[in-house]
Amino acid sequence: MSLDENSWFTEVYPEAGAALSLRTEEKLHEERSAYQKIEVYRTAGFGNLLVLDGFVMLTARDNFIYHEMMTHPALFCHPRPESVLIVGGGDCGCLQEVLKHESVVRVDQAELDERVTRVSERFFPDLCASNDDHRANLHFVDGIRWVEDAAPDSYDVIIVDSTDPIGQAARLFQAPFYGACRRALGDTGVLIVQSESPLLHLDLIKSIRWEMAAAGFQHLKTVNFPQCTYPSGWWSATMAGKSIGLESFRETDASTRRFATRYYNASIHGAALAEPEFMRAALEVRT
Ligand code: AG3
Repeated sequence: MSLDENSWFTEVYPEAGAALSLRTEEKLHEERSAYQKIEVYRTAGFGNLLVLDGFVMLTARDNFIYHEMMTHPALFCHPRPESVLIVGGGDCGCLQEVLKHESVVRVDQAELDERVTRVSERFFPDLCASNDDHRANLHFVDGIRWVEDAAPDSYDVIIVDSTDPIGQAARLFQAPFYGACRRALGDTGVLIVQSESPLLHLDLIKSIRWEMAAAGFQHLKTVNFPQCTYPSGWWSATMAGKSIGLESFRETDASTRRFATRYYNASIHGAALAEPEFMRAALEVRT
């Protein structure tokens, strides 16, 4: 079967000599915002698909894995997360997961492109169902500037739900930004950033860790999870702890949580921190 007819959306992964195709039934939306091209398709097998500048951001079918793993591991590492910042995350999938934690009293989200949120409200209403929660504060601003301007010790957890490290987003993967995050976090603060594919982007994960260490973070851990619509189908998030180790977490709280998840649980949390041999060898540096 040919994949190049109009009904297939394809993202090519040049660095891997590979590609992912999803059969589409209809293009639901297309616009050029001030920052990027935003497209939404209805697919045959994965529900609605959000694409930014040609890159798959999420599908209705599998985004729960990414959003749960970008949030709950960091929130259950922190002793009592009350104040959370999300940088990026315009589709509001992370926001919804964070708001499930009863200890959370305030979530700020600093997303550059308001159009991503408005388009998500329309085509991914499930992800945006908690946007009216009184604890949620949506700011359409530059996330780096937001963190730089934040008062010291103002957040317990910072989540960086960014695109790939190209263009504007590249600075989100560098030490000056991580240093600003460190300053904005409390003593037991945890930073978690989406860190691409262990199989395809191991050098990037190494560099993220190096930049985090250079910014003064003592404790680093990479969280592994499947994400079949991202390059290689295997994805990661990297956590950095200011003073607390990240091997242990509030396991009992995770097991007895009163909210529903579809992927995350306490066993998954522990398992996601295990390092395959090639990662262990590559990431064995200073912490
Ligand atoms: N943020 C990470 C997207 C990276 C995908 N890369 C790609 N398709 N080449 C996703 C945002 C979801 N809230």
